[in-house]
Amino acid sequence: MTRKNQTLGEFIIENQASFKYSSGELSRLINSIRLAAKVVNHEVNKAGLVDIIGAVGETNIQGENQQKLDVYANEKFIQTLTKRNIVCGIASEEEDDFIAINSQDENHQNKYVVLIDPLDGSSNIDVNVSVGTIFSVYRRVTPVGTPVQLKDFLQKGSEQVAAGYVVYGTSTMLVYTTGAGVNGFTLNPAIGSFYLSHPNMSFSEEGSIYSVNEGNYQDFPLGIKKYIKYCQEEEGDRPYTSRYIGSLVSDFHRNMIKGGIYMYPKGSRNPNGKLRLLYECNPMAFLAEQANGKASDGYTRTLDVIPTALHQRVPFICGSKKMVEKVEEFMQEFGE
Ligand code: P6P
Repeated sequence: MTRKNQTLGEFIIENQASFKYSSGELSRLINSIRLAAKVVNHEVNKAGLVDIIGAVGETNIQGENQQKLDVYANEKFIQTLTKRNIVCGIASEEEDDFIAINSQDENHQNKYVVLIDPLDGSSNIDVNVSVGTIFSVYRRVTPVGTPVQLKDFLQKGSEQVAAGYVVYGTSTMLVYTTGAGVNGFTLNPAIGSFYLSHPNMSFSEEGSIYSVNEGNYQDFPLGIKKYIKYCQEEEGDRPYTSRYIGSLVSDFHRNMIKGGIYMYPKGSRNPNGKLRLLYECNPMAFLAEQANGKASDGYTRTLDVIPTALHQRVPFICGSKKMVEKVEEFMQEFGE
C-alpha cells in the first residue's frame, strides 16, 4: 500500500505484513540501510569541500584522517548492519572475503546476508557527478546460529528477498524492492527523513535512451555493435538519444524514470564485462524486473546466472523490456 509523501518508516510498517517472511527483521534491515545512507550522504555532500575538509590521506582540521569515500561508505554500512544485530554475514566490493557477523548472542537467529557496493561510481565524486550505494539481501541457506558460509552468498539473483540503491544526486533517494514492486523515497535533508516520492516505479516497455560507453565500441561483440548502429540509424526521425553518466545507479535511475537501456558488454579489457554479478547486476536486475523491465547478459536472464565467486563479473544489459529483447535478438543473430 502506498500513500504519496508517507515516510519510509511508515511505509515499512504498513507493508511489513505483505512481506512473506515478515518477522520484522527485514524491516529493521531496511531501516539500518536508511540510517547508513543518511550518514554517507552527509559525507558525500561534503566531498566537494576538499580544501576545507582536506584531501584524501590528509588530516582535516579536527586532525581526523580524511578517508577515501568508498572506504568510508563501506565502513559505515558494515558498522550499521553489524550493530543492529540483524545480519549473519556481509559481502562488499571493498572486502576481499565475506564478513561473518558473530553475534554477541551465541544463540542468534539472524537469517539474512547482505551484499553491497558501498559507493559505486566513486571516481565521479571529484567531478561532482552523482554516485550510489547498491545492496542485495538473501536469506541464508546454512543452518541458523552457525557461522555463515560462502554458499550463503553464492545464491542465484532470483533468490534475493530485497534489493535497492541509494543515489546521491541532486537529491538523495533510496529506491528498493522486497518483491512487491519498486518504490522511491527522497531524503528531506532539513529533517533527515525519507519521503515516498516515486511510488510503484516502472520502466516503460519501450524507451528512447541507450546508455553505453561507446569509447569501447571496437571491443564490443558484433551483436552489440549492430544494436548501437540500429539506434543511430533508425528510420525516420531518430527516436534514440545516448546518455551515459558513468555511474550505474544514476544511468539506471534515469532510464527507469524516462525509459531506456543500460549496457556494459564484454570487451578485450573486460572479457566477462566490468560489472560485478552479486552486488551490482543482481540487485539492479531484481529492481528492473520488479519495475516491469528486463536484465540479461544478452543471452541468459541475469537472475538465473549461477554464481561461482564473490567478485565475478558478467556482461549486463538492463532496462526497458523491448529494448533488452532487441539487443538479445541482435546477439542471437550476430553473437560475438
Ligand atoms: P566505464 C563505475 O565504476 C561503474 O562500476 C558503473 O557505475 C559505471 O556504469 C561503469 O563502471 C563505468 O565504467 O568503463 O564506462 O568508465
